[in-house]
Amino acid sequence: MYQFNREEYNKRMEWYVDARFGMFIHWGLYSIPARGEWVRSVEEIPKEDYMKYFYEFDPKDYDPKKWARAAKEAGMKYVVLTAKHHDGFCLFDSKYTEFKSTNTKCGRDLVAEYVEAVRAEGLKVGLYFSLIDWYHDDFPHYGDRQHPMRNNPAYTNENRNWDNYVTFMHNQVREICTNYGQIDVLWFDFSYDDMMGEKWGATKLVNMVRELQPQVIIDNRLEASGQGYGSLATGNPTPYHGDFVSPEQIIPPHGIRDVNGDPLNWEACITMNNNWGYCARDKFFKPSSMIIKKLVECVSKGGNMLLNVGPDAYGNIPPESMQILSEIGAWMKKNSKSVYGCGLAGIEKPDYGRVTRNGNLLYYHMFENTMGPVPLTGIKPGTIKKIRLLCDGSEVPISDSWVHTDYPDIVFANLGPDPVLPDAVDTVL
Ligand code: JFZ
Repeated sequence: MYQFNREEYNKRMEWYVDARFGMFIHWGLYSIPARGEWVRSVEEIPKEDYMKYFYEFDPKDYDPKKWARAAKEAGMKYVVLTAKHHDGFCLFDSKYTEFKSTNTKCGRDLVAEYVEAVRAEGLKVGLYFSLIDWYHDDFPHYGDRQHPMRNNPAYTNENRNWDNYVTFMHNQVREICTNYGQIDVLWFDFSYDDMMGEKWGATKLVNMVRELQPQVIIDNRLEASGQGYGSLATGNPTPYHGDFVSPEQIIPPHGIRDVNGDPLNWEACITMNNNWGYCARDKFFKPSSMIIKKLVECVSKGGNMLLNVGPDAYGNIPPESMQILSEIGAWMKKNSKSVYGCGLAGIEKPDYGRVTRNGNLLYYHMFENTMGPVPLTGIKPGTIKKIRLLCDGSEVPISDSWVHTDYPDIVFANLGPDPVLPDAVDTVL
């Protein structure tokens, strides 16, 4: 029986808190229509019509080694793949459904290959598993609140047996936790209305998962949606409490704390464009410079960032996403020390950027191009030993000359009269 234990919890969270940066991968049949992973619900596509993608599915370029390499090159430390999304299609060889990749033209257990590839790169392995299943006849097919299938006769499946569904869902989770070696992150998605907690048989489910995978880190969506902290924040965790809060498409304004004011672990999942699943016409990609700053913001607030890619029907990560990943990687190569193992700075945010902290080390991220004396707000004169530029280790004088009468309480890093632009995105001291 699983019971919350603070020490065990902190221990299993160690690698994850150090990692700070991971890759989310949304991929499945919906990559063929290429209008996002909710396409079946949003467009109210009947099951029979959706099946055409199942008969067509044959991702000729699927090579998870390429995905894993791209993640690693970007400086990411873990990867989370949609083993099954809401449409119910399994990228793994499940005994409990015929709706799976091994029954398509491609005939492969895609999760097995993925797990091996990610591990081979030394990255932690995560799997996303949808609690919602639009394919299963015992699941009420009413979608979400924005796009309810509730009133659409095409989706009214009668005579449902909820217990059947829960047993089926638990069986699939058991397969995931049994057939693929060590799983480092399990990302359940998601709870809504009364579909929450024990409705999923959550205590039983988590007891099973934690027995099969004692070290696994579980998100909070067995008892929360994309909003809401879950019971870890209340100081009275349920047996199915989340190990981290999973804010979606938002970076929490002040980080996240529990009732006692202690920082909680969280992970902001963020898309590069406006869709999780591949969307052929969505070219609204965020610039890599913005994503880097957002990653730093997450770390400075004590959180992780899970950055999404949506590979296409052939299994290729879109070129725009590859470009963004490589640009982030270039910055990370020089500056990742200010990300890994870092967290809440605990000091005032300077107006030009953010501060991350690793023990006694403070990293001042200058998002603005800087020149002359830069105020290191939040620390007192005489309390620091030295200042170095992170990208090249070069010495930056502590500017005593600016500790003059006007600013007696402020330490300045004297970048000198010439503008210092080693990294125009985010220069780190
Ligand atoms: C969920 C999924 O529906 C979506 O397809 C994607 O996988 C994302 C990462 O997770 O999206 C949600 C879940 C909950 C809410 C909003 C989006 N919510 O409750 O506001």
